[in-house]
Parts: sequence; structure tokens; C-alpha cells
Amino acid sequence: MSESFFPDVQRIPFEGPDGESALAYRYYDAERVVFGKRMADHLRFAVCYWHSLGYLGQDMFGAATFERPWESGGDEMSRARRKAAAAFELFAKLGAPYFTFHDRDVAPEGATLAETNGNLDRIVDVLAAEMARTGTKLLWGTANLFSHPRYAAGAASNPDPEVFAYAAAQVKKALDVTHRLGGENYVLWGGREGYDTLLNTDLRQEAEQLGRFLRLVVDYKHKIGFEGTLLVEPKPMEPTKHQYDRDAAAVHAFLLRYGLEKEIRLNVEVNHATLAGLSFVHELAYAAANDLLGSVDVNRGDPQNGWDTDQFPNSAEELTLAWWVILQAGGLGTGGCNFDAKLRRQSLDPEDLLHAHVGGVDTLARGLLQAARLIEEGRIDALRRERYAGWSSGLGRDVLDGKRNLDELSSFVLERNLEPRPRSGRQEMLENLLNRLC
Ligand code: XLS
Ligand code: NI
Ligand code: NI
Repeated sequence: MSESFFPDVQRIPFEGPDGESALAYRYYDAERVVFGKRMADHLRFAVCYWHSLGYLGQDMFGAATFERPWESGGDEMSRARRKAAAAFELFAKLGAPYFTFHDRDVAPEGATLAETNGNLDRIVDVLAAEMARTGTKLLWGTANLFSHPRYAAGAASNPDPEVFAYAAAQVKKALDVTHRLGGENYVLWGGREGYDTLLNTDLRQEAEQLGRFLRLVVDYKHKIGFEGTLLVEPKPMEPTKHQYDRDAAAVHAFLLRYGLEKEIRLNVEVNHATLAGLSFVHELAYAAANDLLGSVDVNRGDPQNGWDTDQFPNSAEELTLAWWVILQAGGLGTGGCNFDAKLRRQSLDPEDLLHAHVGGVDTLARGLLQAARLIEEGRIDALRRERYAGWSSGLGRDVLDGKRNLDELSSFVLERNLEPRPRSGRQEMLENLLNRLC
């Protein structure tokens, strides 16, 4: 019998809304068909390696508080192997179909890049074997281009071209291993692509570097035949004062400028949206409206703390609106719901990881069920369509089809002596409809 890291926990069952056990799903019933698809195929939920296996409870004021058995004893490589064993035990007990990781979450850095790549290859063998044994799949891989001191001034946007080259080499390798493991996406989060002060920063230069970097990644993806989706993850700040990938609209403008809008989509994260002073549903709606919706990192911030606290999601209302947008956009495609979320520093026990994910998955499932009901009931959508009805024929249609210039519009109004009357947006009524259904 191999070592168990969560010996007191069984595979999480589905018990339904009246279930009594603390560790059971109440809403997430993987096989239940909702809005034409299995719940599991809507959520495609993933456990992330960095927070769930790697985070040990440290914060900027204090040391690690979690004692994880997989982090003690042996050398770094044997710890990495035990961490992988713990990871796949956790995925299986949660019934998680997917996981996500950064290169440096799974294997330690060596003295040189060659040694680091060798370490990674050895652990990727372990991951591949575990994936084959358990059936867990890789939602996405990514490269950590922000922890090592070499990236203090950025990776692709670093003033030193040798750092750019190093980052490129790291992404090449991370893409190779993501491809090898059958990853369905690859994420680029520009951890330190931004600035702390404009006094030492050339914005135009750094944008050129970043644009070039993304182009190199796109070219390499095609070269190796990686069919997953490339995703950029917007975030406005932290660790830098200002990050270039600040929000969905800023990334969209950037992709358009560098001709990458057909190659790259977005990985939208709840807490990054709120850090940007936006809502998650806004970011999703923007992405969907511009054909950029790729995947989501689910978590939540704290309204009193202005940083990326990465708590587990617990608002079914927020996620109902999220699913309402996602379902109307046709789903997440190759994307999924990645729990980029970590335990609180006092949640010491490995079992807390299970409570956290069970709550998060159930919140997602509840949001999905409510959103499906909202769309099937149809009144909100009908009212919204009706609001724009004037644009589907006559004047509205002609304007959109480019058949009216300013002169003609002016004559149109003057000749008819038009005096359009404002109409109610009916916000409160719509809010009541939402509340009645949820
Ligand atoms: C950090 C980001 C990070 C990305 C992956 O704030 O959310 O975890 O998801 O690099
Ligand atoms: Ni984040
Ligand atoms: Ni994230």
C-alpha cells in the first residue's frame, strides 16, 4: 500500500442539497445534464498545484504555518515525487477531472537551465504516469516567470535581452511539457510584466518586447503542433504597481496592436477583475463580446483587503451571473474553472483543502444551475432583446449596414420632426426577476 496523505478522507460523494456530511457535494452532480451537457463538462474544474500543494501558509508578516508531509524529508527531487503523489490523491478524492501547474511548482530549479529542465523532465514522467493511472487531465500548464530574482525587472519586458532569452527558453520548455501531457491550454500570466516607476521605464520599448515575445510563443505552438488554446491572464497590479495586462480590454487592445487577436484568448480571474475595480461578470462579458473568452480562474478577494487574497469562491450570486454569460457564449470550450485559490493561513489541516474545494465546486455548480434556470425561463433575455429591437430593421438596420451618413441622419430627424422619448431600463424589475429565480 502506498503512503496516503489524506487518510481520513474518502472520495467525495454527491449527497444532494439535504446531505448531512461535511465532505459531500450538494449541488455538483458530475453526471447530471444541465443545459444540454453534463455538469462535469460545463465546469471542467481544475485543482492548481501552486496553492493547493505548494502554499504553506506564509504571508508577508510570517513564516509557513502548514506542515505538509510531502514537503518534509529527503532531497528536493524525492519531495517533488511525494508532492506529485499527494496531488493525484487529492485530485482523485475530489473527483477533479483536471489540474494546472507552473513548471517550478512541480520540480525544483537546478544550478543551470539544463539541470532544471532535466529535473522537470523526470517529474513530468511521474505526472504522465499518474495521469494515465487516474485519468486526471491537464487543463493548462504555464511557466513561472516571476519568482526568481532574475525576473525582478520583468521577463519579456526586462531591459536586459538575456533575461528575455531566458524567459523564452523557459516558456519553450513549459510548452513542450504541456504538449507532452496533452494540456488543453497554455497560460501566460505576466507576473512582473509591468513597472514600479515610470522614472526607469520605457513603455513603448517594453510593449514591443512583450508583443514580440507573444508572437514567438504563437509561432512555437504552431511549430510543435500544440492544439491547445493560448491564454493571457489579465491582472492590474501586484506584484508590480502597474501590469500591462491590466484587464480584458487592455489585453484586447494589445492583442489587436500586435495582430494576435485570433491566436490568444483570455483566462479571466475573479480576484483580478475586482483588483482592477471591475466585476468578474464584466470581464467575462467583455471577453465574450470580443470572442476572447478562454478559461477562468475562480477565487474571490476580500472587500476590505485590497490585494489578491485568492480565497475560495463562495458567492453563488456572483457565479450565477458568470455562468449566465458563459452559457450564452456557448461554454468555455477548451477552458475550464481553475481553482486559483488558497487556504487561509490558519486552515492548517490537509483536510481543509478538501473542504475548500468542495465548497468551491458546489458554489460553481449552484451558479450553473441558477444560470441555466434564468436562461431557460427567458424573461430577462427577452427584455434585453426587446430593448434593442429597433436595430434589427428599418432605421437601425440601415445605420449598422452603413447605409446612412450623417447628412442623411440629420434629414431623417428634421423631416420627421423626431422627438424620441426615453424608456425605462427597468433595472429594479430585472433584479427582482433574478432574485426570484435564484
Ligand atoms: C497570480 C496568477 C497566477 C496565474 C498563473 O495572481 O493568478 O496564479 O494564474 O501564473
Ligand atoms: Ni491571481
Ligand atoms: Ni490566476
